[in-house]
Amino acid sequence: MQREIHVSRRQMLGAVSGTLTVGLAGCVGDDDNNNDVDNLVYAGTDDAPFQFVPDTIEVSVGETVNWRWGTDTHNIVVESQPDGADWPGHPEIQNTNHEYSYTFEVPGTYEYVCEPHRGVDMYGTVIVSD
Ligand SMILES: [Cu+2]
Repeated sequence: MQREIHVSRRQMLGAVSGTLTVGLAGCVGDDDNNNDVDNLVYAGTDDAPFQFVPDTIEVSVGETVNWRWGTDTHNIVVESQPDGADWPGHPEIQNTNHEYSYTFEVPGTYEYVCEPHRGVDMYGTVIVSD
């Protein structure tokens, strides 16, 4: 309900001022401008409020993945990870604008899910290569 109010307010702003709408879209990553942060994954966007965007990201060993909550009520629960890895994920549920980063040191495939939105397939994958 809160999200619906938020969206409709932004739609109203868009009707009033296209310039302002572009600025807001940039802030929450509706476009490809990621505010110069590398390896950025959104936990929900305005267009896809219950998805990780992108849902699969590939990085090299030693690189950091940055998650930014674009909508409310998401977490990151690790479903599977390579032997020897101990990624804890981010089980605490957080809301819009929360940020979380993790540096992956063990190569392999990491699969995670947002528990509140498991039922709508809010899954993500990090592929870490040597
Ligand atoms: Cu979620």
